[in-house]
Amino acid sequence: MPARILTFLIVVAIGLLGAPHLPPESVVHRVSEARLASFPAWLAVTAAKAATAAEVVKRPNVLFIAVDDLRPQMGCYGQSQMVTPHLDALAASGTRFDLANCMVPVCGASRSSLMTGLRPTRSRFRTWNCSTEKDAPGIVPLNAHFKQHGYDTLTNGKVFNNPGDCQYGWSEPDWRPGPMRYHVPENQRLHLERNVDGRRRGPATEMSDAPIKEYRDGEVLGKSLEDLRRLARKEQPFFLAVGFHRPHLPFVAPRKYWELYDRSRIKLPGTYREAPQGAPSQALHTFGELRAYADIPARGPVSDETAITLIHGYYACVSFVDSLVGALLDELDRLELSGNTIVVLWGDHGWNLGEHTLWCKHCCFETSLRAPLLVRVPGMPAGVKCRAPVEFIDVYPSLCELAGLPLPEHLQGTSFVPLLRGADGQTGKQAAIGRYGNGETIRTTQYRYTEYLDDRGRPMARMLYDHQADPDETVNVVEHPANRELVDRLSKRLRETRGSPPRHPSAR
Ligand SMILES: [Ca+2]
Repeated sequence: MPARILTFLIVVAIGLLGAPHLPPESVVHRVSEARLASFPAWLAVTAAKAATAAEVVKRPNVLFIAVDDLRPQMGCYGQSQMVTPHLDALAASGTRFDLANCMVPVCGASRSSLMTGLRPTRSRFRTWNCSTEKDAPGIVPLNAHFKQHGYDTLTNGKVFNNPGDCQYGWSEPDWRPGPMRYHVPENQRLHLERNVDGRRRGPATEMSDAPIKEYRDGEVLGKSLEDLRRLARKEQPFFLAVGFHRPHLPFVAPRKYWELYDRSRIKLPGTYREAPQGAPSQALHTFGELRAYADIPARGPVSDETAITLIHGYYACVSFVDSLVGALLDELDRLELSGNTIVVLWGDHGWNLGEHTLWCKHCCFETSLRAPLLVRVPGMPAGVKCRAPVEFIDVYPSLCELAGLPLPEHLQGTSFVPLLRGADGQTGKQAAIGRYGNGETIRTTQYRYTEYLDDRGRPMARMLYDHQADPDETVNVVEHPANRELVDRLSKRLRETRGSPPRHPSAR
């Protein structure tokens, strides 16, 4: 059927069904060819919303905060050296998920999976800049689902990795701050000199006295505060997505956040010198992402001095973002919106700060896959600490449940709303699955088991860590005879979950 006729049918159908806040004209312009090809599924979701205007107005707002490359390096996660009072307060006022797992430890793929509620596969959501729309054609992402159900949906900064991704799901164009930048003249010069190929950068860290508003995340905060004030005056509920860029490299932060930490007290991690005993070579990498920076050697390990500076810079960036989150939440209070706004904060994946000889993400260790997830829901218990495994694909169905929206058919996650009520251990899922490259990994409350597969899907190498006995993953015990049955069981569960047939025809 020609696309023009399909478009006409969609417009007629939407007209008949009613589509508040989503005029047919904008649908025509924004629906991609891929979405046209699978329009019946998309239409089914549109048809599912039947709320009256009054019901829509009563729905809670959502403040959705993504923090790039933030691992659970906060006071509330037991890191007592960290100065993160606002994140700690957010955790204390809601639920802290201790075993939240990203689906893929790399920016774009992790975000595409979370925003669609679809698992990554060997061919979908693989890279830092993957296209959500190309990888999951016809799937209604989280932002579009909320928009279709009467929400004003806005995004500032890095939420989807690519600014153009799923634009039709936002009420206003995807807003981004200016490009990545340094603030110290010498670093600016170095960056300009080196970055002729678009890949090499200035130094990996920077401490400066530039005002906050000159930082990209300062811009993101400023725009988000303006939006909150504007949205507060409307009756329509909002879904405001705010994506902060730090603590992603380079670790560029104002001096005052560096000065929160005494360099002489920063320690290298206990697993800094060696990879886990018995870990396969596939588990390791040479942190190419970090090597793009001017002060990092082209090969081999970084010096201990540089390692301490990197850790210091990461801490400074985390505290910087903590203060920005605090400013957002203060404004929410000041505008008297907190009583009707769900707050979700997540880091898109973990980060190796020298553990296992590694820097950056891109691997199947706990340090790379485990990420922070804090959720505050008005009227729900405060100070909940959830130890059950959750997956980032659970965020989409959970927000639907909390906002009273129908669940799209394609979702592969499970709502964690019972866990927000403190039902830890009774209703949570038993395991989280993740992947990176040809590695597939499963995390139960006690174990992390990973298989590296060849092109035909056969395991080439495996690793097993017992988090009860070895929380830092220092010894691969997969070959231990006593673990044979356990390994078979975990391998079977991994295969079953990754191979589960999707409910939606496009969700392969
Ligand atoms: Ca990231």
